[in-house]
Amino acid sequence: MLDDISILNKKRTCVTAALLLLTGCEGIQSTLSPRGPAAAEIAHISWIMFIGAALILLVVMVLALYALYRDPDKRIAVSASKLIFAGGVAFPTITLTALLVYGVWSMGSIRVDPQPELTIDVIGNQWWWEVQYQRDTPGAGFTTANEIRVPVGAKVRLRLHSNDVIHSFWVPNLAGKMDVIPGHINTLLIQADKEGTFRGQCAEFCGAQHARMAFFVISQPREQFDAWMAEQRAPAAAPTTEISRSGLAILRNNRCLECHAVRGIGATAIVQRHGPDLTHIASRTHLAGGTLKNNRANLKRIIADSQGVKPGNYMPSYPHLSDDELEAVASYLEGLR
Ligand code: HEC
Ligand SMILES: [Cu+2]
Repeated sequence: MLDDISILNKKRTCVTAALLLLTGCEGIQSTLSPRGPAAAEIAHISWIMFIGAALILLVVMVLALYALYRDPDKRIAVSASKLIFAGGVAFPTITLTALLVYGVWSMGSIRVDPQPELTIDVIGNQWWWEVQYQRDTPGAGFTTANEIRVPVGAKVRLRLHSNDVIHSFWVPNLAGKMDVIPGHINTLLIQADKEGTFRGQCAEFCGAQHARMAFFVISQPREQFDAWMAEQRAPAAAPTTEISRSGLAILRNNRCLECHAVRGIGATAIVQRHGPDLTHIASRTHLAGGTLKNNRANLKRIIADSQGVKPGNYMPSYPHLSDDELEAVASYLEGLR
């Protein structure tokens, strides 16, 4: 038998569970907490469909209960053919047509391409995202990875490319999914109404590490964004300490720079399955497609044990590097702000 306390505890658990479910809708990767016009439109359609479907289910349930429990002598008689015509033909035709018209109309408002303020090229790679700013303006452009910064309120056009297989770009707080297809450029418009960090994720199975192919969209006030752009445009900082200088030498001697570009030291990635641009790696919040926080321990970990962190990815592990060598590499990379 339940005593008062345990009933109270049960109630508490239920309330907590309900709150947890509700907070599940808020968050940095949620369609149900839209932070931009396209996402708001999508959330709107979802709610209309959900509420509409719930109402229809309710009506069907009431009718079913009526048929089951109402005294047969007192039931309202409706001819079968009329019921089938009304409920099976007329009603679905009207509601589905209305939904189609509304869907096509709101798709228009998502797709239109009003002169974007900024165009960013995003390239899907197994299993990380390359992000290129101003790639059509020689000298002004720069490349980063797994992090897309945008000014608050700006209409940003993303040009989506793939370097290998089909991926799908999805940042639910800001927009719908868009396929990322080899040999074809899809565009997607995003606009963040407020400052914030939103998590995105590849949404099309693209191989072993598909689940670790995340990214972040960071929207920030215009001045902060401009300052960030200026920092990113600058070449890599030269190593200033003995240890970071030896770190750079280790990078040079281990073929790291065949895959990783570091602008300003003459390192441009030369292999097709190249890795993220490291010019300003220290300015990024995460490593390896949102898998690890960017800090010294994780830098060392991903270099020594890349295949342990993300099995099957295209960077080899470097188990032969000693802890001192890893420290040196990490301290060089940490200087690349
Ligand atoms: C054969 C190409 C290749 C070589 C050689 C290589 N890497 Fe990588 N590296 C990659 C790829 C690809 C990734 C991205 C892995 C992923 O997230 O799927 C990566 C990721 C990284 C990252 C995380 C970067 C980020 O923004 O997520 C660091 C740091 C790194 N490599 C450092 C090194 C160092 C140091 C060396 C040499 C000791 C090295 N790499 C050698 C291909 C390479
Ligand atoms: Cu993918």
